[in-house]
Order: sequence, then C-alpha cells, then structure tokens
Amino acid sequence: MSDAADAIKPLPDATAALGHIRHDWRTEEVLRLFALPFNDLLFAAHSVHRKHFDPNAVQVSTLCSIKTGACPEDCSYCPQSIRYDTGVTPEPIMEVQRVVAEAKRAKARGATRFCMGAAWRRPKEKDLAQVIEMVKAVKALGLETCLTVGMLEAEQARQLKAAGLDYYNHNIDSSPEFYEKIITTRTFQHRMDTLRHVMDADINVCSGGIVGMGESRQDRAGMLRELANLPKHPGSVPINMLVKVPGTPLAEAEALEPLEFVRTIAVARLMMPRTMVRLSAGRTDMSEEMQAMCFFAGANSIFYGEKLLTTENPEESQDMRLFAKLGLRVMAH
Ligand code: SAM
Ligand code: DTB
Ligand code: SF4
Repeated sequence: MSDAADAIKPLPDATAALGHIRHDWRTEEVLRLFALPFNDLLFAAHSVHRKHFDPNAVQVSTLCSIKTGACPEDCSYCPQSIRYDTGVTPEPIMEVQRVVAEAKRAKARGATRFCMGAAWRRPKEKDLAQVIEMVKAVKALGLETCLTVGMLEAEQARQLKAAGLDYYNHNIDSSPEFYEKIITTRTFQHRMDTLRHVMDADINVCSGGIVGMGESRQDRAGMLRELANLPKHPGSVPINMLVKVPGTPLAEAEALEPLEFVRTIAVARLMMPRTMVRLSAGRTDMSEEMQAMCFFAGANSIFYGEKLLTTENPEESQDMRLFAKLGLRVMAH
C-alpha cells in the first residue's frame, strides 16, 4: 500500500487496507487520517480494534508515586518540578513495605498492573537498588509491574529486567519540534536513548504523550509517527490530556476540543493496531460520553484509582459504574 489515506476511501475497503503493522509512517499520511470524516475515522479505528482485541475488555493500571516532587527537570506541564510553586509537598522515596501495602490495596480493588512513578531526572544507584526490591515484591503479589523513574542507562535497564520488571513507562510527550518548547533540561533524543535501552533489555515499552498543551495537530501527528516508527510498537501508549495544574507554565493552556482528543485516540489505534492505547490523565474533566467514544475509538486501558501521581483521577466506584453502563469488563492479564 503506497498511501494509507487514499486506501481508506471508500469504506469498507478502507478497513481491510488498514491495520497492518507499519514502521514507516510519514506525517502527511498521519494528518490525512486525522482529517477523515469523523464517522469514517471511528469506524475504521473500531474495526481495527475489534480485529485485535476484545472490544469490551479494558486493562486497568493503578499508579503509585514512590517519590514525589522536588524534581530538577523543568517539564512545563508537571506539578512535580521544583521550579514551579504548585503546592505539591515533596516526599522522599517510599519504604518497600509501604509500596507493597499500596499494591495489595490496588489488587484487592481490581487492578492488574501496578505502576510506580518517581520524580527523578534519572535514578541514582542506591535508589535503583530500592526500586528493584519494590519490583520484586509487587511482582510476587501476582501483579504486572511498571516503572517510570526517568532516564535509564543500558545497564540499569538490564538490572530491572533481571528483577522481573514487565513495563517501563517513558513518554516522548510530544513531537520532536514541540518538545523543545515545553522542556529545556533534556532533549527528545535523551528520551529515545532511554527507550532504546529499555527495548534492548527486552522490557515492554510504555510510551505516549500529552495533548492539550497548545501543540498543533501536526505535533500530535508527529508524536504518533515517532511512536509508531519505533523498531517495535510500544506495548502500551498512554494518551494523556493535560491536567492544568496552577503554578505550572501550562496552567492556562487552551483546552483541546474533546472530539480532537477522540480523533487522536482513533489515529493511535489505526497506526498501532496491537498496542494497548491508554486513556490516561485528564479523565476527571471528561464526560462519560467522551470516555465511551474513546473506548469505541480504540482506547482499551485506563489508570484506575482515585489518584494519578499527584492529581485527581475518577473514583474507582465511578469507573466501575461507567464500565457497567458500557458493558465493559476488566481485562485479565
Ligand atoms: N520523572 C519521570 C519522567 O518524567 O520520565 C517519571 C514520572 S513523570 C510524572 C511521567 C509522565 O507523566 C510524564 O512523562 C508526562 O507525560 C506525565 N504528566 C506529568 N504531568 C502531567 C500533567 N499535568 N498532565 C498530564 N500528564 C502529565
Ligand atoms: C502517564 O503517561 N501518565 C501517568 C503515568 N504515565 C506515570 C502520569 C500522569 C500524571 C498526571 C499529573 C500528576 O498526577 O502528577
Ligand atoms: Fe520531573 Fe518527570 Fe515531572 Fe519532568 S515529568 S518534572 S522529569 S517528574
């Protein structure tokens, strides 16, 4: 197929032509997917979704902030950067036993993956040793493990693999061009280097980004192009809607139109047919209808539990009510 967008006209041939695993996306092709009539885009994305997944099953991950705040990086969206006055109280690395208690609680409430996040630029050796103990202990509970603790060297990734880590989350956040506008303390290439170390260590990659930061559709397309053109599609792609935290430089960013967010999910599903696409941060500001549309468009994972890292997430009971209304089930792992 020389041109994906041409091939998807007219439907239903479009859906037959889409859904191939490709690593050679060009921005123009991605933009043509974004520009499809909404119904055509959703139909194509949902068809691809059904081909690879149970459309009524959603994977649930619970987040735990194992080290909060006082981060030296300057990510413009982040409440945990030491440079912004956001009211986040810094907390040192958690004791392993406390993390285990949180993981047990998450498991009891139905989570299948436990994701531990730290506000570090990169972990120090001593910190990594403690994180490794956490990974081993959480895995022993029968949960899938995920970590997001900043940049990793190749050797650190190998150590985490040996500890049994299932996923490493490291977001590329936006397009390479927009990245420079939101973070100055590290480069897009730094992110790619860590992803390579994670892939080389044979750990599943979880990488996505944030929309609603004032980026253009071209930037959203560029971000998805970078993710899909990785040597292997990430196992999980979190799509976060910016949580506008007072005190951060992006506190007043213009909101992204909900339908544009749904389009972003649909395009991610079309480009990475076998990837878990996670409807991530920002759900407290989304209506049930919008979330339902995201699940139809191909999202099949959420963060579950009343807190993300430092900001609010929907109550568990509210999510379970939504699942019941939509006839969705929690995906077993
Ligand atoms: N410090 C590590 C790092 O940046 O890689 C790990 C933790 S960091 C908080 C994980 C991710 O959370 C970021 O890459 C970003 O995509 C997301 N994030 C942070 N603040 C956010 C916000 N206000 N809204 C949406 N997503 C956010
Ligand atoms: C991801 O893509 N989103 C999560 C997780 N990976 C680590 C984090 C969202 C953070 C939202 C802001 C906060 O709660 O501090
Ligand atoms: Fe630090 Fe991560 Fe927040 Fe950036 S996103 S300021 S690296 S915690």
